[in-house]
Amino acid sequence: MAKKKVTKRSWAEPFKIKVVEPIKMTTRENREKAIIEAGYNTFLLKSDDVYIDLLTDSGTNAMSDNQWAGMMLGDESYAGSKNFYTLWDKIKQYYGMPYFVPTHQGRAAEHMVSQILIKEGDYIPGNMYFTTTRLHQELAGATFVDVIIKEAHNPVSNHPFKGNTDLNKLEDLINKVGAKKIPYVCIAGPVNMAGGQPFSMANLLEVKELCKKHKIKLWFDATRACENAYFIKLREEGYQDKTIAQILKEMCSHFDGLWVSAKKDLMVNIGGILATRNKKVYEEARNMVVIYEGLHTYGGLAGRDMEAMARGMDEMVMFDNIKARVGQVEYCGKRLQEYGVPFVKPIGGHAIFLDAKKFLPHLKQDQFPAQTLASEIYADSGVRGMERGIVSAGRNRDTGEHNYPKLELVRLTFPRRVYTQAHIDVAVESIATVYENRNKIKGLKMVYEPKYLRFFQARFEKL
Ligand code: PLI
Repeated sequence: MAKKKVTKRSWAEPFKIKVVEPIKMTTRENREKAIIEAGYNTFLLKSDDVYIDLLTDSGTNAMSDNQWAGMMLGDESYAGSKNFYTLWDKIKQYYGMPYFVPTHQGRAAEHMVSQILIKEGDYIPGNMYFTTTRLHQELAGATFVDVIIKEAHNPVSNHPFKGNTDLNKLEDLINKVGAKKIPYVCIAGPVNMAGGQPFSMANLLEVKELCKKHKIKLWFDATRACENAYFIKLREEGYQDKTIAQILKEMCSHFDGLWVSAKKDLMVNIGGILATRNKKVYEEARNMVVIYEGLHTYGGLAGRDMEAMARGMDEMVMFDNIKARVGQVEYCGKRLQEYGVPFVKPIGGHAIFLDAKKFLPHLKQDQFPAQTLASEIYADSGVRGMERGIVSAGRNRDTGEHNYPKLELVRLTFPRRVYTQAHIDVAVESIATVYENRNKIKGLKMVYEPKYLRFFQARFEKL
């Protein structure tokens, strides 16, 4: 009998499983009922009704034994917890910022940065919007302006750095409104809404030079910065021999300040960071945090949460951890490709973004193709993704009309260290089944719309 020859050596996750959490199997009948009760919004499902949860990678991470051990060392003193000082040291070490305020999660830091830096009538240019970030900027009185390169809005462009800023767009805005009206430029990486796409160091340097020329500050949404560093290491000339920690520090050195939702890179379930090299901004944030979050040495977190964050930072810069994580996303993408399912290219860092416009071309955008697709996938298998299209984009502040984003996507996001390759196979086969039956799928109408961040709570009915 002919024996198979070894032609490759596969990689595997750099960890093994010590604790498991059972998940419930559901029936199609249960799921159809559940999604109607949830108003066809996957955010409104009970997690008990979900089989494989790819809603988000935010706070859904599996912590390591070292992080759990650190939880037992939580110092729950109201003031001056020792875990705060451990965390502060790690922030200096990895992000290179001297000043830091803890927050309960990323958007609390976004709120403070926006309130401190923005005046009514200002403009904030950014490399595509993120939902909570833009809302806090708008609530502080600014108008957000998207200055990302055009390739980012094109789901089939294979540009390796779709998170890059278009220098001409940025300069045009500066010339149009004046540098005094732009308190800071906001750069995120990888860009969540563009499909988890990174920016390059070369582009960041150009943005920094332009900002310096016009005396405009540069702030960083460093929520998934280690994934951005990973793509720089793989794709950008001159970075192959640098560690993730070195690239992260170099990236951060170009910014005046940053915020982080620790619920992503840091592999914890809760937490946020506001860090800066500007003492005045720090002092304002340190004062503001006591109004909204808690004392400046805990910022809405327990001491044990800060310890888990500090220990998570040592793990977030480990190349093999990121390789395994991004490798899972790539595996999912390659398998979906076998069935011809359309999704955003190149495959991003934290998620696969299905292209709902191509998947359901018979639905108009105001029939909510991505919302529809997310609910159909859930009904088929209990796999939960989320809408990242017209619902997430909200309404135009002046006209009240829907914003019609070019990208109408369903995000399948991978919690860190949680699911196995077999879970991904199940998810892929379900999506491929929905794709085979796509012509029969009907759209949705919105029947309830909350004022802010409508994608979280809006309700829909079948057309
Ligand atoms: O969810 P928060 O408040 O800890 O963080 C807000 C936030 C800020 N920036 C970026 C790039 C995010 O991705 C982000 C939160 N993202 C969520 C919840 C997500 O599902 O992607």
